[in-house]
Amino acid sequence: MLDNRKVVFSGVQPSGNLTIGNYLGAIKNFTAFPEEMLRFYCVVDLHAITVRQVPAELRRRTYETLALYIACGLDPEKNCLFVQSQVSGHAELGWILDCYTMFGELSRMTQFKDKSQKHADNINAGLFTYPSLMAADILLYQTDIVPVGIDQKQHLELARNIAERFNGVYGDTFVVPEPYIPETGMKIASLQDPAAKMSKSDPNENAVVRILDDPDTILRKFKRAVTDSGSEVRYDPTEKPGVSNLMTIYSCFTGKTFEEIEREFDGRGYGDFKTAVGEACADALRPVQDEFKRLTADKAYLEEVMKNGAAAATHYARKTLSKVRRKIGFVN
Ligand code: ATP
Ligand code: LTN
Repeated sequence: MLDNRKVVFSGVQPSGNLTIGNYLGAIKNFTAFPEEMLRFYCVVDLHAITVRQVPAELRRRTYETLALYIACGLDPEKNCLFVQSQVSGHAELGWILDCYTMFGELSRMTQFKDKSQKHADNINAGLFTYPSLMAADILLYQTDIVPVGIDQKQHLELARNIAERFNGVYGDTFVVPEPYIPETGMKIASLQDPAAKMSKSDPNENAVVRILDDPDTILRKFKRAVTDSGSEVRYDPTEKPGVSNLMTIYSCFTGKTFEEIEREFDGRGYGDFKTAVGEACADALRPVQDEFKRLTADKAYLEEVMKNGAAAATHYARKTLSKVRRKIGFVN
């Protein structure tokens, strides 16, 4: 808690064009927290460089990710929106927490194992210690709640363990955070492989629907989505993972329950259903896309938001850091 207010913190990497997985699993839920809470939403560029990035693209995506936060409904006057590398406390606490995170713990992280396979030519130390920097992001603001997709649950558990370990050694220092994982939308699957997560860095463009895809592209991608044998629209993640994933997406965009969707498409087959999912998705994203276009045309405004966000975040980060420094025994 900071200022007697409950704290929400989350982050998205500017490592690619965001997908509807990022939207439904994370960003859309960022807007669900009440105004009484202190809400920090960060563009985590320090995390993005654990994988090689093209500098000009990283810079552009940093602006774009911030613009998407705002376009998705996060008002910068009411939420602290900022860029991670502009608040030096993240790197500073990141290093400190590295010294309270065990090699064995980091070795067990499934994201590290996945990314090491995908980037076998660049298994750098940052990729390995990624979760302790993420813990620093969260603990720096005495965060109570962290909205994320299910793939981040393991990292969150590690952040909790690091907080408890530190508190155990030095006495109460950090709030131990809780994850907030949405029931529907916590894992949107790839449209080409329902067993895999939809990921913004997937090289197969047909596997991902991007928040900024135009309506024709969205419709085409959904039409090409792999479905399952049979022709019945029924929610059954084991027997019908492809259809169930599309039902999840449709449910998130329309608010309809799985039973309602089953009834709506009773006897109508996959073709009609896929078109309906594509249309619902394109319709829901249209206002976000319009707002995004308006915002990215105004770079000065985005820079103003970044500057104010970084200043506000720094204010709170300093409080935690000075407490941490004192506890550890650093000279002030
Ligand atoms: P990358 O492919 O670069 O690893 P990513 O698409 O996994 O990126 P992140 O920036 O790592 O995206 O994730 C941002 C947020 O979006 C996290 O809270 C994560 O849990 C959530 N998220 C990412 N992909 C999905 C998905 N397919 N379904 C639900 N939530 C997701
Ligand atoms: N690791 C997260 C991004 C992230 C994050 C955070 C999420 C970095 N720091 C702090 C929540 C809280 C991911 O989605 N890959």
